[in-house]
Amino acid sequence: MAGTRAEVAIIMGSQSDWPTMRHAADTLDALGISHDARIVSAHRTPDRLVAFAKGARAEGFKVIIAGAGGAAHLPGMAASMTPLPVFGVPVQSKALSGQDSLLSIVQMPAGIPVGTLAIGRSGAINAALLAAAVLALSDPALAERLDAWREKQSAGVAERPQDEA
Ligand code: RP5
Repeated sequence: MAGTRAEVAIIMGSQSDWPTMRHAADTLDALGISHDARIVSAHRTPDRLVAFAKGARAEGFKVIIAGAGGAAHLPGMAASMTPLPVFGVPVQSKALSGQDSLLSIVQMPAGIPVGTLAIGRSGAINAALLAAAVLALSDPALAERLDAWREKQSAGVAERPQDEA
């Protein structure tokens, strides 16, 4: 489901973010949601960030998922240049285990929102699920797929724990 004219943009500050952000892509795939993943660094490719964020709505994106680590300006900067909803994923950093990423993303001053998720894999998956919930508001078929995804998740939880082999 990757490619252009996608509904969801997954942007990240570095190639090193992809092992985390691919969980968002995998989750969108499981729900049949088209997406396009790109490396857009607020620090190293600022012109690319401006071009992407200012043009994201015209490109046809409806939701942006932005992952970054350390001094993670990417989600907030992207949100400042687009009216689209932006969900931020704090990537786990080596120095501070992602607490730097989390605080950088979550503490947006009033006026420009970034919906901030958990650090790492859980955040990437939940960002995709939130994007799905937003898109499902105007897509009944997707709403059914999302319901089915959650029912499958519930059915996969055992009633009682078992000893590990
Ligand atoms: C951030 O710096 C990226 O989002 C990444 O999480 C972090 C480290 O990037 P690399 O030095 O691994 O490229 O901009």
